[in-house]
Amino acid sequence: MTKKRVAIIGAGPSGLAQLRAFQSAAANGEDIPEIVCFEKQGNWGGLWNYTWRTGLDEFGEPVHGSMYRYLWSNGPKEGLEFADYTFDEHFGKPIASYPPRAVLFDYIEGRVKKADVRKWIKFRTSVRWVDYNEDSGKFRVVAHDLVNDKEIVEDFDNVIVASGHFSTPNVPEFEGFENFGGRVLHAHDFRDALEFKDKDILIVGTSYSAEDIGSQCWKYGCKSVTVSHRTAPMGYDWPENWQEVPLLQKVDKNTAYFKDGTSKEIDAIILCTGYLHHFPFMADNLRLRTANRLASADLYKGVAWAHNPKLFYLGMQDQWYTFNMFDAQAWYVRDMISGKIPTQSKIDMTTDVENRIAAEDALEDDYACIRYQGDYVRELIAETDYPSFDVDTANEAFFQWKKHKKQNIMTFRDNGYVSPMTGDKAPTHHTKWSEALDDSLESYLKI
Ligand code: FAD
Ligand code: NA7
Repeated sequence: MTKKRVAIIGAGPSGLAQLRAFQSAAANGEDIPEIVCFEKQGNWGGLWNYTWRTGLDEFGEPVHGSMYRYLWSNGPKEGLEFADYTFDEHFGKPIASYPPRAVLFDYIEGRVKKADVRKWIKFRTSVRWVDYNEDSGKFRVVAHDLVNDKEIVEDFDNVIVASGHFSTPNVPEFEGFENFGGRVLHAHDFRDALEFKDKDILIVGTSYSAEDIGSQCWKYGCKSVTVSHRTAPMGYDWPENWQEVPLLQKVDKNTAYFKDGTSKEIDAIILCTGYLHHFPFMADNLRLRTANRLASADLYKGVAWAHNPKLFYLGMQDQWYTFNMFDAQAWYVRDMISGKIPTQSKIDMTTDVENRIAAEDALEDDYACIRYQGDYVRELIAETDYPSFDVDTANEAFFQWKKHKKQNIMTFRDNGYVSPMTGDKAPTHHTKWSEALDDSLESYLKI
């Protein structure tokens, strides 16, 4: 019998989780399908593979990266730790709870180097189109080998979309933008807080990007931060050169006007207005259309396309849990593909989706959302051989994180939490986050 062929789109944390899931089965002596992972960037790591580029890359492809310099994890590392590859194993010593980007990249890379899965990835290869042939029961994947400018067309039994959903910006327009006397950019194109040193910046949005980009700009010396909210202010105890204002109404030259009638002179506008789930390469009947929420539309168990469960999407939920949730999903998808986990009827799959959506809609606050996503991770790992871990301890790290943010938004990263994998509490970092201007791996790891 010919081997099944499986295509994975993207070699970010989700796609790499999938590669590791298959490799771990092979290491256990199981027969695994032929795997082809298409990655349009020149290296793995997804958003954690930092690039200075914005707009289009050297091949004319939209730049995937939304990552910026000096980014430190915005949640505790104890919430994202791999159960099969702990931070202690990778770094050979305990490290603090909020590593900068380069440290997390190193951690992500360490596991997949050890697993030796790079051979399965076609880098610099962008997937352009995926459709499904009912007669052959196969997917056709059309990709572009960017370096050689060649089209690749191949058939696959399964497709796993792991292309991320924090890359294509949601960009609202406000009156007067066309005459604004400074730079208007989306968080996707923000790269370096030093660009805004000594500037008065206006941020639109109140979620993670708004909070973190504002904090970066504050840390690296901007003059003031004004954050405009559509629904509600973030409400943290901000430094004195930081204010929260109602929604932007219009700008006129360098003056921004807000819904409460107040105004402010500003030098730059950063739209931290979120991202779109954007899959232009998927045929209409295969394309996921969902809001950024915990229970994605149309995905049975959060992963299988309920209208054709030979197609999967990884990591499409809004995320409290990240790397270990992608692992839980990847192991589950692997076992659905091998048949270890049986496929359900369409009605059962759509009922599963409806139930998840209803359960999410009933959640009262962020704490309930964290528990909900923790329960989801627990549910998936119970059905595969992914190493079980103490989800309650990971939840607790998130609860503490929220509490510490409320106590002081500029010092929360100075705290440490208990690992759900080892049970050990992380050490305090050698330098306070607000004073640590060097975000390199070397600086972070020095004693
Ligand atoms: P991505 O990391 O986006 O990777 C997707 C990959 O698919 C990319 O390599 C891309 O090049 C590739 N790709 C896309 N389209 C194609 C195509 N057509 N063909 C071929 N390849 C394609 N999470 C945390 O846990 N902690 C944090 O501190 C944190 N900070 C964040 C900060 C920012 C600014 C952003 C945007 C996100 C942050 N996240 C954080 C969340 C982030 O979503 C996850 O950590 C993780 O990167 C998601 O992994 P992914 O593989 O699903 O997607
Ligand atoms: P999010 O979490 O999706 O948040 C988007 C924010 O943008 C949210 O505050 C929205 O306000 C706001 N928004 C969206 N559209 C508008 C318009 N038209 N006007 C004003 N405000 C708007 O995206 P983030 O980028 O913060 O976070 C995504 C990931 O990146 C996350 O995982 C981080 O780790 C990094 P609302 O509350 O809906 O009124």
